Amino acid sequence: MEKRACLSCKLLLVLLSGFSSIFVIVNSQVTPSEDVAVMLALKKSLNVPDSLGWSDPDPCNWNHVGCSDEKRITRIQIGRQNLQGTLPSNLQNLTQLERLELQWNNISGPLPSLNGLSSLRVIMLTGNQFTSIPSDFFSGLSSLQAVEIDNNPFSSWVIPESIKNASALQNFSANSANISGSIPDFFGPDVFPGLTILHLAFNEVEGGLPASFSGSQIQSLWLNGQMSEAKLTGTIDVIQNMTSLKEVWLHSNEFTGPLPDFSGLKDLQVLSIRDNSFTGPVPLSLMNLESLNVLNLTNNFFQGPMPVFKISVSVDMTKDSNSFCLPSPGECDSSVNTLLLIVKSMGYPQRFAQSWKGNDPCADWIGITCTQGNITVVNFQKMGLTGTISPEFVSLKSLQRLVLDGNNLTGSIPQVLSALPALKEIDVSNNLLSGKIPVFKSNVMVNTDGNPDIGKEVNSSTSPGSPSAAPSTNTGSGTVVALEMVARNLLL
Ligand SMILES: *[C@@H]1O[C@H](CO)[C@@H](O)[C@H](O)[C@H]1NC(C)=O
Ligand SMILES: *[C@@H]1O[C@H](CO)[C@@H](O)[C@H](O)[C@H]1NC(C)=O
Ligand SMILES: *[C@@H]1O[C@H](CO)[C@@H](O)[C@H](O)[C@H]1NC(C)=O
Ligand SMILES: *[C@@H]1O[C@H](CO)[C@@H](O)[C@H](O)[C@H]1NC(C)=O
Ligand SMILES: *[C@@H]1O[C@H](CO)[C@@H](O)[C@H](O)[C@H]1NC(C)=O
Ligand SMILES: *[C@@H]1O[C@H](CO)[C@@H](O)[C@H](O)[C@H]1NC(C)=O
Ligand SMILES: *[C@@H]1O[C@H](CO)[C@@H](O)[C@H](O)[C@H]1NC(C)=O
Ligand SMILES: *[C@@H]1O[C@H](CO)[C@@H](O)[C@H](O)[C@H]1NC(C)=O
Ligand SMILES: *[C@@H]1O[C@H](CO)[C@@H](O)[C@H](O)[C@H]1NC(C)=O
Ligand SMILES: CC(=O)N[C@H]1CO[C@H](CO)[C@@H](O)[C@@H]1O
Repeated sequence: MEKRACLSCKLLLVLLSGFSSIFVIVNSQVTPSEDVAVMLALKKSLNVPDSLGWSDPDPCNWNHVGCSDEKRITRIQIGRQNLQGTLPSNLQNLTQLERLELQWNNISGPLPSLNGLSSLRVIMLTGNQFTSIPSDFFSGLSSLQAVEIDNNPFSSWVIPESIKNASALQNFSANSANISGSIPDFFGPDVFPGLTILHLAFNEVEGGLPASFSGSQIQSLWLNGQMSEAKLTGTIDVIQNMTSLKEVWLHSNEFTGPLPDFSGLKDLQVLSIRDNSFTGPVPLSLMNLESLNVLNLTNNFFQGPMPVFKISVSVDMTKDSNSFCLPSPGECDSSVNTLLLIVKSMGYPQRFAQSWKGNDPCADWIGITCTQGNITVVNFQKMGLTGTISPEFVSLKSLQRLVLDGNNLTGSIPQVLSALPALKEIDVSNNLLSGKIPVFKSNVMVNTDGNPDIGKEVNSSTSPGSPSAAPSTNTGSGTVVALEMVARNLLL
């Protein structure tokens, strides 16, 4: 080993026996040997061509590389440089690294751990051929603000808990990144108060929207096109509490239930929810949204009147791709409105929304039987229904048989049903009903068997098996729509 000093040189490298042995004489002006070693390993494993300007002995003089005053490597910015090869495993030794930008190259192999790079603020790896992401990839990245790792053929992975270390995270974009599992229940204001972009489209994510989204600052949410069998499911009620949203892409999933109240989403410009299984009427709160520009509703089971939007809104709503009562805007028949109010209290089950098309409930609607144009039988036996029995049944003046047995209905039997003039039979057996049984006329056959709490007063909040789709969870917009529909009926 030979050591020499050179007063005129700011930096002196002595290379012995090729790449593997590098010795650097360190003074305050010299790039530390650890950083040099990593950069040389990077240059080698990426087969960096001479044209990139990485030939100076000091990597701080390389193009697209930045250093601090202390000559520590802080920036590697080699996006779109046509690079191939792999990354060295010692990247995590660049302990002052702030930006790692490798996007749109053809770099392959596993991503190395970046565990502990506490200065790292930006990771841009989009558009490469990386094959795996280590589970401790995000551990200790306490300064991390932006992650862009879209379009990489990773082997299947789940978003690790360790990303919670990155509490300053603003952007997390991982479209087409082979993520599986559910959306973790921590992308909310408690863990990531500054998160504004969450893009997880075209992955294998399944399950529901996490409750922790409530109150988040997320402005751009892309969850469209999950490729798993199950896709994303459940209602999107939590969206009503994400009042910073500007752009929401949820299309091509299996979301269900009615839309929530949009009145708090004052900045919402784009809402793409086509190709799902949403039911119920399109809420007025959405039609009235001033900020809205683009709306995609095609291929759902939306019910009620066809919605009308301002001309400034580009609407994608292919004809006959929903379950609106009419092929153009206009009031539904009052019997249709009554039935919609009835199923509203059951969370607008998909089975009805799929079957109930057009403006005439007597035209072979599932569960409905008519006699000469009047609804005489409602038979919702064993349909897996949750929610409550609507007092709106009382509007079906010709109703003779009301059969609701074998479901999971909660709440009480509305007293007003005893006033149904033509009623001959009511069967609500085998549900979860409670409360007083109304006093029906003596000629009405009443079956309430198999409701453990019938006759007792039970607080709804403590009732067992209280369903997630119960009306209490969507009173917001639903109530407004219901009132609006009633008002429209009165005006007709
Ligand atoms: C990385 O740094 C550690 C000490 O911080 C050192 O032990 C190790 O040899 C370095 N690894 C490489 C590959 O340079
Ligand atoms: C990327 O690398 C693969 C082989 O690893 C090669 O087939 C492909 O042409 C490369 N693409 C580009 C854009 O360089
Ligand atoms: C986050 O993404 C936005 C929009 O692409 C961009 O303007 C912003 O600079 C990104 N933030 C960081 C920290 O990179
Ligand atoms: C996702 O990962 C699994 C295994 O880890 C693999 O079989 C599959 O091909 C990957 N999918 C994509 C789209 O890369
Ligand atoms: C919306 O926020 C309110 C107030 O924090 C909360 O009570 C409610 O459960 C939230 N609703 C949803 C669907 O997240
Ligand atoms: C959504 O609708 C807009 C306006 O019609 C259209 O330009 C856009 O391509 C649609 N997006 C999808 C995903 O269908
Ligand atoms: C159908 O209902 C209307 C209004 O309640 C009533 O006038 C009519 O008689 C009913 N028709 C039959 C066949 O019951
Ligand atoms: C009622 O709910 C329970 C628990 O969710 C479920 O196991 C059962 O199948 C449901 N019964 C009916 C009739 O839907
Ligand atoms: C039921 O609700 C009433 C008021 O609505 C309350 O006073 C009572 O304590 C509740 N009972 C239980 C068991 O929660
Ligand atoms: C430095 C730091 O906060 N580390 C934490 C990162 O996340 C993992 C897993 O959640 C924790 O175990 C570490 O303590």
